[in-house]
Amino acid sequence: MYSLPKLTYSYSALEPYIDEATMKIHHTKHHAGYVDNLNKVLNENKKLRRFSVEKLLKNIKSVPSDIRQTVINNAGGHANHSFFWQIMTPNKTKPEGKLLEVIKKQFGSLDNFKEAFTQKTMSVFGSGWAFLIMTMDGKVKLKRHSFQNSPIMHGNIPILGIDVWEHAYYLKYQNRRVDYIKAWWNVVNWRQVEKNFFNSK
Ligand code: MN3
Repeated sequence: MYSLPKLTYSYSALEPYIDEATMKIHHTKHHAGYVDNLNKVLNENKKLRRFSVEKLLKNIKSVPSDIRQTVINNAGGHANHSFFWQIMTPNKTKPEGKLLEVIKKQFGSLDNFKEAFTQKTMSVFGSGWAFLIMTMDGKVKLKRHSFQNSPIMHGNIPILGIDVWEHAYYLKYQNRRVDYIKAWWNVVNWRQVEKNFFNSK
């Protein structure tokens, strides 16, 4: 059985950048829906339902083809959202140390990185995500994924990522995705992003 993780902050904690109603619906309806659907589709599969969500995604080719897309959508949705809640915080944080060094080396500066990440996010057509990932060969890269496709399916490890399905921002920002991204930088949990970076190596 997969279960909805609790948030470590309240639904209103990320105000004014991300509003309470969006957080509540996003967590209790959208994320919960992926978890429920994953439990339903794997209900009959005694072997796969014991896998962690990461293991399911890593081994997606071993999932029977008749349920594979449903597993991609819902295990991906579960993994992506569990990750997303963790990389946000009401506490003000800044990138430091080795991660900041890598960002500066690769993108020139933190501002350039934010600009490149924003552009990648703006280029997601329709529902999807933008990620900073660690590839299997140890490279840090920007990557976008449609729908709930997860970097983990491709052997990559997500370090930072943003949900740009309209459900993530429409109540407050309507069509203004760029304003949502701009606001979202204020709630990025750089301590967690650094952990993701160190654990990915
Ligand atoms: Mn979402």
